[in-house]
Amino acid sequence: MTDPSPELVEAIEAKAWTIYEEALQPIATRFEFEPVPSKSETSGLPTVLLLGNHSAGKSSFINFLLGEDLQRTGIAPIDDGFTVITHAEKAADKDGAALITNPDLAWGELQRFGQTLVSHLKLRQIENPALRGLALIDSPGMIDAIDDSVDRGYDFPGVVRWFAERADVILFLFDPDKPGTTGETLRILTDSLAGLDHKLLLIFNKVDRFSTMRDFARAYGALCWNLGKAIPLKDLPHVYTTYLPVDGARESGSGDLAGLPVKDFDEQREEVRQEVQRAPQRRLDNVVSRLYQYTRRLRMHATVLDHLQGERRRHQRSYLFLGLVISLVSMFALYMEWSLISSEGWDRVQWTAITALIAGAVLGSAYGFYRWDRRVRDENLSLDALFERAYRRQLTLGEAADDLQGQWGSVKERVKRALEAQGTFPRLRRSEIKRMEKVLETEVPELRTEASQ
Ligand SMILES: Nc1nc2c(ncn2[C@@H]2O[C@H](COP(=O)(O)OP(=O)(O)O)[C@@H](O)[C@H]2O)c(=O)[nH]1
Ligand SMILES: [Mg+2]
Repeated sequence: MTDPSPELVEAIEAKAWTIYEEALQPIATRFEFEPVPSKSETSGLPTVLLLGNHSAGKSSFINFLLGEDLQRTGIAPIDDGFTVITHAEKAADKDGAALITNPDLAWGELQRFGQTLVSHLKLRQIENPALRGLALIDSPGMIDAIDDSVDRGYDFPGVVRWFAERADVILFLFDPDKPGTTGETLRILTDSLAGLDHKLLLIFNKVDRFSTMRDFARAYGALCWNLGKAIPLKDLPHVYTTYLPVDGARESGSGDLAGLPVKDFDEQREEVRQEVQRAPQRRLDNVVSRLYQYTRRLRMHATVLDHLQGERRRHQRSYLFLGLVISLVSMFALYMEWSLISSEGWDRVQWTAITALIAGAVLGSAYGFYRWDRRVRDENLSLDALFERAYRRQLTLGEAADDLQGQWGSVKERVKRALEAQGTFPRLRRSEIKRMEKVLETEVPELRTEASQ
């Protein structure tokens, strides 16, 4: 497969850009959804991002890909920043300030994450043929603190999302020590990488550390179990199981992996290497996939908010009706009271009690509505219920349910934030629904066809 021509890439990007600008941005603005990707995002070198726990083997994997010992590796946490590695005729190490002004990378936007992040960025330019037309990004290991109290001084999940959106391939490494996904890893997988699974490669590294099939199976099972919780996909995600031929790792052929299929692990490592080399071709797919994902998430976001607004209006209407009925009844009661009192009939106290009861009912229901309204704003739980109400019909159909749930996982935070920021929303217009459908059903498939030519 040859790399796509720059003209083709440019043409597809321009079309995607027009759709974002003209069709989607207005809807995104009305519903407080995340802004459409900026123009600079898709330019720059094809990029491979490495993520994973501390000492899962990210730096070692980079060294393996490059065929040289470039990145420092070790069990102790060494790197607490992001290192971008690119090709250059003359080797040089540069700091974050140089990286964000580098014209080949178009990463000036990183500045918005603050000075602490910039001081944790590094650019390493090396002369290595494996790197031509490619950028590799080494990242700080994730910290599996139970209490989420890790403070890096910058918005780590946000930065990961920033890099992940621009990356063409993401390698996410796990190792036998932490096949679980807790704390930061879980949050990164569910939030920062939401909607990006088309470019995510999951790698279970260091399988040479297992001495029995049973241990391997148990750890692999635990990993998949945890992944299933973190990434709500319909099918089990594909996991590459492999190891790196680092010093101390058992080399293939030595035959002491106690019955584990070493050759197979070696092959899977090669497959990952090939995926990395395909990054330039993936760029085109990613432009189109990203447009598709963005539109789907936007549609869900707007649909859920629209549904909420509809519910509110219905509630308001029924409260209005109830209020009206109650007022009429009270008016009638007051009239009766007045006429009865004047004719010295009924006990005055009895009528006053009824009036008080009615007033209490009016106040009580107004308060109930207020509480309901607040709860919807405050609680995650009712957001899930809201989603289920908005998508009741689709969810009961079964087929797409898992997919919808997964998508909801990636939209929910956004809905919550939009509600906090704005409270009430306009209704979704028919024309807007039609426009998004057109993107998903006509324009994206057309772009895909064009991209594969
Ligand atoms: N046995 C074994 N050790 C590995 C493997 N991959 C990496 N290591 C070792 O694990 C340690 C941590 O690796 P490193 O690349 O620094 O992890 P990072 O924190 O994710 O960058 C180093 O001592 C590596 O030599 C592997 O597949 N098998
Ligand atoms: Mg490292």
